[in-house]
Amino acid sequence: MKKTIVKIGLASAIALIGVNCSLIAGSSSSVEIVNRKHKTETFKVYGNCGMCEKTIEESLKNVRGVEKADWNKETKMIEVTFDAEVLSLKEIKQKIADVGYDTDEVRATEKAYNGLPGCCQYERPKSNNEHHKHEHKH
Ligand SMILES: [Cu+2]
Repeated sequence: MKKTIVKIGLASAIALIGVNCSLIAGSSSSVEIVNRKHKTETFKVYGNCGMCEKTIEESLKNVRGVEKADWNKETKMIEVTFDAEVLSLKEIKQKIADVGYDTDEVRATEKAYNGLPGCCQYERPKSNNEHHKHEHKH
Protein backbone atom coordinates (compact mmCIF):
# COMPACT_ATOMS: atom_id res chain seq x y z
CA MET A 1 0.00 0.00 0.00
CA LYS A 2 2.72 2.38 1.00
CA LYS A 3 4.71 1.42 -2.07
CA THR A 4 1.87 2.43 -4.40
CA ILE A 5 1.66 5.87 -2.86
CA VAL A 6 5.40 6.40 -3.33
CA LYS A 7 5.11 5.28 -6.94
CA ILE A 8 2.27 7.70 -7.64
CA GLY A 9 4.22 10.49 -5.96
CA LEU A 10 7.24 9.79 -8.14
CA ALA A 11 5.19 9.59 -11.31
CA SER A 12 3.60 12.98 -10.72
CA ALA A 13 6.99 14.47 -9.87
CA ILE A 14 8.36 13.22 -13.19
CA ALA A 15 5.31 14.56 -14.97
CA LEU A 16 5.91 17.97 -13.41
CA ILE A 17 9.56 17.97 -14.44
CA GLY A 18 8.48 17.01 -17.94
CA VAL A 19 6.20 20.01 -18.14
CA ASN A 20 8.95 22.34 -16.93
CA CYS A 21 11.41 21.00 -19.49
CA SER A 22 9.07 21.53 -22.39
CA LEU A 23 8.46 25.09 -21.19
CA ILE A 24 12.19 25.79 -21.15
CA ALA A 25 12.67 24.21 -24.57
CA GLY A 26 9.96 26.46 -25.95
CA SER A 27 11.78 29.63 -24.90
CA SER A 28 13.79 31.75 -27.31
CA SER A 29 17.12 30.47 -26.03
CA SER A 30 16.59 27.04 -27.58
CA VAL A 31 18.40 28.05 -30.77
CA GLU A 32 21.63 28.77 -28.95
CA ILE A 33 21.49 25.45 -27.13
CA VAL A 34 20.97 23.48 -30.34
CA ASN A 35 23.74 25.18 -32.27
CA ARG A 36 26.54 26.66 -30.21
CA LYS A 37 28.41 28.06 -33.19
CA HIS A 38 25.57 30.39 -33.97
CA LYS A 39 24.76 33.46 -32.00
CA THR A 40 21.67 35.57 -31.95
CA GLU A 41 21.78 39.37 -32.04
CA THR A 42 18.88 41.76 -31.84
CA PHE A 43 19.12 45.29 -33.23
CA LYS A 44 16.97 48.00 -34.74
CA VAL A 45 16.22 48.25 -38.44
CA TYR A 46 14.20 51.26 -39.57
CA GLY A 47 11.15 50.32 -41.63
CA ASN A 48 7.37 50.54 -41.90
CA CYS A 49 5.25 47.64 -42.94
CA GLY A 50 4.86 44.00 -43.82
CA MET A 51 6.48 44.61 -47.18
CA CYS A 52 9.52 46.05 -45.44
CA GLU A 53 9.60 42.95 -43.31
CA LYS A 54 9.76 40.80 -46.41
CA THR A 55 12.50 42.88 -48.04
CA ILE A 56 14.59 43.05 -44.88
CA GLU A 57 14.33 39.35 -44.18
CA GLU A 58 14.94 38.40 -47.82
CA SER A 59 18.13 40.45 -47.84
CA LEU A 60 19.57 37.89 -45.43
CA LYS A 61 17.85 34.82 -46.78
CA ASN A 62 20.56 33.32 -48.95
CA VAL A 63 23.50 34.83 -47.14
CA ARG A 64 26.09 32.32 -46.07
CA GLY A 65 26.36 32.09 -42.30
CA VAL A 66 22.93 33.50 -41.60
CA GLU A 67 20.69 30.94 -40.00
CA LYS A 68 17.60 32.98 -39.32
CA ALA A 69 16.37 36.55 -39.59
CA ASP A 70 13.13 37.79 -38.13
CA TRP A 71 12.11 41.46 -38.21
CA ASN A 72 9.19 42.75 -36.20
CA LYS A 73 7.32 45.68 -37.76
CA GLU A 74 5.85 46.74 -34.42
CA THR A 75 9.13 47.02 -32.54
CA LYS A 76 11.38 47.54 -35.63
CA MET A 77 13.75 45.06 -34.07
CA ILE A 78 15.39 42.26 -35.99
CA GLU A 79 16.61 39.04 -34.47
CA VAL A 80 19.39 37.46 -36.50
CA THR A 81 20.91 34.10 -35.78
CA PHE A 82 24.25 33.71 -37.52
CA ASP A 83 27.68 32.16 -37.46
CA ALA A 84 30.09 34.84 -36.27
CA GLU A 85 32.99 32.93 -37.82
CA VAL A 86 31.50 33.35 -41.28
CA LEU A 87 30.35 36.95 -41.14
CA SER A 88 30.20 39.87 -38.76
CA LEU A 89 27.24 41.79 -37.44
CA LYS A 90 28.42 44.78 -39.46
CA GLU A 91 28.30 42.73 -42.67
CA ILE A 92 24.75 41.70 -41.84
CA LYS A 93 23.80 45.35 -41.35
CA GLN A 94 25.45 46.14 -44.67
CA LYS A 95 23.27 43.52 -46.41
CA ILE A 96 20.20 45.16 -44.94
CA ALA A 97 21.44 48.60 -45.99
CA ASP A 98 22.01 47.29 -49.52
CA VAL A 99 18.27 46.75 -49.96
CA GLY A 100 17.46 50.22 -48.59
CA TYR A 101 17.12 49.93 -44.84
CA ASP A 102 19.00 51.87 -42.20
CA THR A 103 20.40 50.53 -38.99
CA ASP A 104 22.06 52.71 -36.39
CA GLU A 105 25.45 51.51 -37.55
CA VAL A 106 25.12 51.19 -41.32
CA ARG A 107 23.07 53.59 -43.42
CA ALA A 108 21.47 52.74 -46.75
CA THR A 109 22.46 54.84 -49.75
CA GLU A 110 20.02 57.48 -51.01
CA LYS A 111 19.66 55.42 -54.16
CA ALA A 112 18.71 52.24 -52.32
CA TYR A 113 16.30 54.14 -50.09
CA ASN A 114 14.67 55.96 -53.00
CA GLY A 115 14.23 52.63 -54.77
CA LEU A 116 11.85 51.42 -52.09
CA PRO A 117 8.11 51.47 -52.78
CA GLY A 118 6.45 54.66 -51.47
CA CYS A 119 4.74 52.93 -48.57
CA CYS A 120 8.05 51.56 -47.45
CA GLN A 121 9.88 54.88 -47.35
CA TYR A 122 10.16 55.00 -43.62
CA GLU A 123 11.25 58.01 -41.66
CA ARG A 124 15.01 57.85 -41.65
CA PRO A 125 17.00 58.32 -38.50
CA LYS A 126 19.19 61.41 -38.27
CA SER A 127 22.63 60.60 -39.46
CA ASN A 128 25.86 61.74 -37.85
CA ASN A 129 28.11 61.39 -40.84
CA GLU A 130 25.91 63.21 -43.34
CA HIS A 131 25.31 66.44 -41.42
CA HIS A 132 27.44 68.37 -43.90
CA LYS A 133 25.14 67.44 -46.77
CA HIS A 134 22.07 69.38 -47.79
CA GLU A 135 18.70 68.17 -46.64
CA HIS A 136 16.48 67.44 -49.59
CA LYS A 137 13.42 69.63 -49.31
CA HIS A 138 10.34 69.59 -51.54
CU1 LIG B 1 7.17 48.67 -46.19
